[in-house]
Amino acid sequence: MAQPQQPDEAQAGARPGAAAGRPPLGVGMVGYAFMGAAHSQGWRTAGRVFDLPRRPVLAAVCGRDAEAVRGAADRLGWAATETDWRALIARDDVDIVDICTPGDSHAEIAVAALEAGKHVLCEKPLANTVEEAEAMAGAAEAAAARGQVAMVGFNYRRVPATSLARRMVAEGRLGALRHVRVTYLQDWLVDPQFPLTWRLRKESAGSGALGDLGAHIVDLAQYLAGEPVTGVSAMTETFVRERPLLSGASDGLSATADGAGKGPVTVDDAALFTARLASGALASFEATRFATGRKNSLRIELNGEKGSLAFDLERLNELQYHDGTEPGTYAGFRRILVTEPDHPYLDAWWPPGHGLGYEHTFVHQARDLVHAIAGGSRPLPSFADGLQVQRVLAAVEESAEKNSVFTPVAS
Ligand code: SOE
Repeated sequence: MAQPQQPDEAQAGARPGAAAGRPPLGVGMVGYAFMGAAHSQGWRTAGRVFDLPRRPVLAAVCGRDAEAVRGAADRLGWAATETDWRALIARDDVDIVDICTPGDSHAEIAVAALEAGKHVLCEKPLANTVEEAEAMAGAAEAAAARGQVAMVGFNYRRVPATSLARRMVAEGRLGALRHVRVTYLQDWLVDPQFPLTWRLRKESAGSGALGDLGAHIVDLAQYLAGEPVTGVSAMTETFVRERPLLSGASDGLSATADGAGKGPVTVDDAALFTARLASGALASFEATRFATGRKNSLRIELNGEKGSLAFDLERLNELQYHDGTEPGTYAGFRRILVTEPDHPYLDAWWPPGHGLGYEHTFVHQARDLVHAIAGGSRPLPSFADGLQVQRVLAAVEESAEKNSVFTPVAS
């Protein structure tokens, strides 16, 4: 079977900077499901939109099933395939290892890739445990001394509107923060017949809504606020405690012969927690997969002494801003349409008013990583940032196990 051409080679007329003249930066990706597809879109597109100092090349994608990963390579635009991530890491045409697997393999792959001299991008949450995250952060620190970079894929930092919000908070437009409230609501588990996939088992996912959705909102809140969570009071719940086993072992589960039977859900379905930030500001967090009707609803609001900001992922090209210093007569939340060329990332895209979407956050993620590698800087969020989020998640679980007692976040 002919290997798929690289989009840059296959498509004439690519934008400046994508041309073959730029030295290549080979990417090797492990995993090719939802996040693998989203990352592939980022790698394919970044060099064709942004004027990058090096050209991302989709060198190889890795998956255990040889036939399935060949199909993924063809569909997603990868030049070669591997069925063992160790072989992927050993390839001379791979400079960046991009980890898009379930959390139980993040630490092993990331540490091995860093020790093999590669740069690493790892999906969120960084790991399934604090101990694994500590090992990853330590390996990243050691690798940084060798000029290698490591980044964790909290992609919602790379929505232009959230990047603008970060800029506005850092400029002091809100003044001292008093509140951050953030919710991340999905509803894909409401049906009790949804099968027991890897995301519903602690040994593969580490936790449920907490690690999957809660990790995003803890990182985003800390990023926008510019300060860490220092302690939490939490509740978690598992509403549906057993689910049908997948027929067949596609998920690695030992299904019964006829695919019948049920297995235990060993992670949370929802996590709610209040928190204190380093400045004394108060925060509230809600992460659930049981918010019937909410598909991928992430909303965050920051209230400061001088103003407020509010963002809604379902309206991701917009940022709501209330300037509390305006006279009350004319004050109110106003909508900033974040599509101007001086807004983050937008100078490379379309004219004002032509919005972006979810997938563009992965293009921005690829862009920023390539610039960091070419420029010798350390990309954010770092593995240390990912470790800090992991410590917040651990404090949430500890607090929930202790009837919501306030639990400090380890440092
Ligand atoms: C959960 O369904 C999920 O796919 C997360 O894992 C992603 O990180 C989020 O971006 C979309 O929802």
